[in-house]
Amino acid sequence: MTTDPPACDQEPIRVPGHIQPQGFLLTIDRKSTEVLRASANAGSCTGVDAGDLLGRPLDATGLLPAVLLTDILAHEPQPRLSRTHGIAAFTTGHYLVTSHVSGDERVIECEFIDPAFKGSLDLLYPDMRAAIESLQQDPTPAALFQNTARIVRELTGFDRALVYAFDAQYNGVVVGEDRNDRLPSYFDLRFPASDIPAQARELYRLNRLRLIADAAYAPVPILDREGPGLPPLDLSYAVLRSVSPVHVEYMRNMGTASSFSVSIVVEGRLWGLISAHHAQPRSVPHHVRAACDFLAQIMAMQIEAHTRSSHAAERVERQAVQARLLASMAREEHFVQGLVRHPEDFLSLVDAHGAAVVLNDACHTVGAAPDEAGVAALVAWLAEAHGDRDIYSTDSLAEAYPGMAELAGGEGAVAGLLAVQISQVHRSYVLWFRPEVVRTVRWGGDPRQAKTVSAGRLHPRLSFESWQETVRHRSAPWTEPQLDTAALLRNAIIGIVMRKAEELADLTD
Ligand code: BLA
Repeated sequence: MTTDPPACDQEPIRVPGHIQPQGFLLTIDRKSTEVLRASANAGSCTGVDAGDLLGRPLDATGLLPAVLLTDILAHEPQPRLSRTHGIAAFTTGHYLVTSHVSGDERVIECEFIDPAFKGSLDLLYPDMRAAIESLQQDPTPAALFQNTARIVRELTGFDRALVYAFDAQYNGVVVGEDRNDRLPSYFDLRFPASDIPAQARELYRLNRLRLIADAAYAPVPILDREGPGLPPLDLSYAVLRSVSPVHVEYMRNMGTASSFSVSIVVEGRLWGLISAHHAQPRSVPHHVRAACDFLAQIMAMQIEAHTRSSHAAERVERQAVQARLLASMAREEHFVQGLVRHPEDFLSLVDAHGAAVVLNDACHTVGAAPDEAGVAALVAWLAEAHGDRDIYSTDSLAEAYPGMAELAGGEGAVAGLLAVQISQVHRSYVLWFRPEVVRTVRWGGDPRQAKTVSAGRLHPRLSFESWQETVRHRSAPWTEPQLDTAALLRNAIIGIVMRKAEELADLTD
């Protein structure tokens, strides 16, 4: 009997039990300050063996200089935010000491400072100011993405920096790139959602920075003090957290020896990542990581601003059509006439090619729409499958609607559907249709081979060669302002219907 290998999104990346070797880690009990855990390399980094640290109060170990010790013990860091305490010198060099809270423990991380990377955030300040000003001046999102990639590559000295944006299904597209000739271009390539599985995306939404300085690293185990078993150590906020072995293999297959990525979080959602690669192992010092995090946040704000202003412009564009349509509906004897007798406005309201109004079993269509039987079948399916929703939309009816093949009007003619339910009781709907837009997308490697299983283990794909796919049976996507416009029309119709009903009641009184 064979057992299925665990899925990508099941890998417990927050509790790997190991760290990366560019530093060492201790944890102390938040109350007693007893050293509960130490990474196995503590001894080789400091000259004090992990075994001599475990089980002793931190101040009795003599490991850290008094100033750092005092700072650590005097300040309880906030959850999710690590605190920088200062620099400690050990036999192997200087280390930056930071700490954060994880459960009942305080995690103290000592990260090796590469003497080649001297600097500080205040020395970077003039460059940061110039960078932020230039990001704020980028006229289009494309220019913003390109500029961000350029700045991050300049700050980190990596061979390639990418801006990677997720779509609604969490596939990603490279929308900005800056590079030298050592690594190939991935610009405009798409990558499947499984490349960055759900638990990784959730972690990256919470913790915006991660560094894999050398993909060929040997993970260092974390040792527990003797005595009753400790719970697994959550390293979600640790800079030294050891990363998924599948991902390290992915990096090797991609030809990237080091990787640094920063999350772009827009309105609480992981919008994308800035992902930088180097063909050789390479580190990114703490102050440069912090600078990149600032930039990613500025970029997120700029994305929000661009989206808001383009939505506002789209709404303004639609306002005149909407006003005319509302006036027509109010003027005509019946609101349905207000729509179907003004097909141009009715369709352009949401950029559709066809539409139908279904009211008490009567069906009126305009433009490129299925025939009456087709509309009736669609409405029956909508009421059954999505009857609880006022508004339903899809850009691929072929994917969503099982009866698609029988729908007269042809698959291409009605690839997208936007439906507004006016009354549940009477199965009344306004429907808009959009035709198919055939697109070509280029993937970074064949997405059907995104993962393979061998010897009971998951492996990422071997090749990232561009792979072309023709996307069929999809319309242009419905935008948020278009969905809002449809909702407004729904309210207007309900208002008109109610007013007419009241007038009728007054007459019969
Ligand atoms: C993590 N995958 C990641 C990360 C990136 C990517 C950026 C974050 C870590 C880092 O900064 O390197 C993927 N990198 C990309 C993509 C591009 C890029 C798409 O530059 C495009 C240009 N990965 C797989 C498969 C699995 C998988 C099959 O291909 C399933 C087991 C898993 N990827 C995976 C996991 C992580 C990850 C588990 C989390 C790593 C961690 O933080 O521990």
